[in-house]
Amino acid sequence: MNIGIVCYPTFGGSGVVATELGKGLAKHGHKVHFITYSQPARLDFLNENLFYHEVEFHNYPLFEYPPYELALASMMVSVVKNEKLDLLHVHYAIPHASAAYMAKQILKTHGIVIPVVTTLHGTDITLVGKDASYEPVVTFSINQSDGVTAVSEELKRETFEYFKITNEIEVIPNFIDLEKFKKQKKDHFKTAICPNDEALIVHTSNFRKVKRVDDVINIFANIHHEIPAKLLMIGDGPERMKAEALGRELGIGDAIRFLGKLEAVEEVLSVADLFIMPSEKESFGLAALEAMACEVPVISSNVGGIPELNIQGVTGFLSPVGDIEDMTRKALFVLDKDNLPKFKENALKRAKEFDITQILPLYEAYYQRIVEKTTSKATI
Ligand code: GMT
Repeated sequence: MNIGIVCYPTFGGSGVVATELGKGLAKHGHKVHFITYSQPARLDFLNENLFYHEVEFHNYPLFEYPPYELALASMMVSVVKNEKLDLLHVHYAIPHASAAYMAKQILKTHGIVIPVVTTLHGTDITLVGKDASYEPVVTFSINQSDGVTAVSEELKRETFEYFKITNEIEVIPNFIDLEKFKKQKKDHFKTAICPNDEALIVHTSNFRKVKRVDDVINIFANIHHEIPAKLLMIGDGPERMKAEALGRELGIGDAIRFLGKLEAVEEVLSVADLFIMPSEKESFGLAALEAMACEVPVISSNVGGIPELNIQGVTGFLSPVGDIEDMTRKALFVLDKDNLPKFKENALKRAKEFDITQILPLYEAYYQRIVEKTTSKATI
């Protein structure tokens, strides 16, 4: 198939899923065209089936906000026509689904029918999308998509709850490439960070409010009070400075390192003992899956799609949002040397259920269904 993928090219989960999906499809022999405003962060290898089309949008003194959505729709029209795409797959509804709708209508006037699949990732529904300033457009563009997928059963449920959806939604979960995300031997790194064999705790996110990074610091402070421990914070975002200040305030600044955005997260995860994800909302929790693939158990909040991944008492534990005491207690239980090996083993076993080899065929079969449905409708 000849597939166009539209996504955010940044480090966010939806961009990662879109890029890894595109890479996987290209390896399966599909031609994949990325359409976005800069090279996706993980589009880091050469393959004859991968193409990248940069959306250029020019500013003009009249525009306070340059109209990216229009430039994106124009680029979609051009790529669909010139590259003869079979399908457009847009990740994150805002503004990609509405831009795709516009592109589709324009292409119709050229006699071209292009099926559009929209994948809902999380905050496009649970936070930003349901805001009154976007809701009518999000509802409309989801209903106008030829296919809609959500990354968890819970996200599907919330989409039906918040919006008047007349379309069906297929659940296709996040996935992981276990060839890349696996425990590697990085003993020298572990010794450098934890010279006295301290427990190593890791958090990865984009440090937005929804991730509750302060909770990570508070849970860690409690753990550190009980056992020798270190914390690595990976990623960057608006809440980082506050989290750094909180660490210093609690007198544990020396036990915490902020590593910023990292390309090879799996190298750090390889030496970690525990992953903390205390998010306010989380439609799936890709970062937790990446940790589990590297044999790291997870302490998380019990929200969104996380319970569809992290199994209570098996791969880690789940607690109510903001319950720092409960998360601390459970973290100490997992870190106990008699318990840790079993949790690590279980985390990997669970991650294997989300291997790309299991999930990619679900997307391929779904594309096939949508193309057949759309083209048969067009010929009636
Ligand atoms: O909101 C974010 O944290 C980023 C967001 C994205 O779309 O870039 O992540 C969401 O999509 C990921 C991939 O499907 C999911 O694994 C994350 O759980 C989800 N984040 C939230 O729902 C908060």
